[in-house]
Amino acid sequence: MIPTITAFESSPDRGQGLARDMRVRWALEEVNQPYNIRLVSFSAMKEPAHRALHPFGQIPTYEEGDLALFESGAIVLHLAQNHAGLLPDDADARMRAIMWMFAAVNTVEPPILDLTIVRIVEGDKPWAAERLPIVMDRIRNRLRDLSVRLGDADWLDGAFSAGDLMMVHALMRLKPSCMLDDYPILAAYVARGEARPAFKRAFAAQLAVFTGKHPTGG
Ligand code: GTB
Repeated sequence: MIPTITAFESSPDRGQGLARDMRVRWALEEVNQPYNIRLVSFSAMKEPAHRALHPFGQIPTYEEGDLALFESGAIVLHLAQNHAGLLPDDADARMRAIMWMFAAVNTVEPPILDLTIVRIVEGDKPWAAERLPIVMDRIRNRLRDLSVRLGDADWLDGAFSAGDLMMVHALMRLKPSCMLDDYPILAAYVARGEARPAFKRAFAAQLAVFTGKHPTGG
């Protein structure tokens, strides 16, 4: 059964791979699972048909037979649990990789999202200029601690895992701000993720949507 995922019909990041369908595409490529894409507009995302799949009216979603999922982390975990390549066999190491997935979405990503909110969504508020350095400090705290933990290792816990996939993608969101430049260990970590053939295939596929070279709606 070939799964179908949803992605922005018109990506606001202009194909930089920052929207969360990218991490699902990357996981699918890592496990060599072919997939279909259904592109959805911002208005269609809020329609009942899409909300039946995603109660919050967002992308990505994942459909495979009777299974329908939303939340990129849950989708990546589903793929990692059902295919070889994204989680270690050893039970403890497997759980640690899942722990890093949670760390990515629950500890590292939230202040990174706040940066977009304070700069773009709430950029015109009178308090935005005051809030910006506070948010940046929170991000720097996370980056410093993550950098110390990664040290000279290639990946967070042994071999590349779904934990690294989620973490690298969360960090990618910082690229437009150049904040990673002050953390060469993390910049190199993100670059290692982006150098993976599966990442490159996923990136090209999402870019093709933006450049109009996407073959069909899937
Ligand atoms: N927790 C959910 C998950 O991980 O799947 C979050 C899903 C989510 O935020 N989806 C966003 C969405 O559908 C797209 S990824 N937004 C539309 C809406 O809420 O109406 C977030 C995103 C959007 C844009 C950029 N960008 O332009 O750079 C990057 C990331």
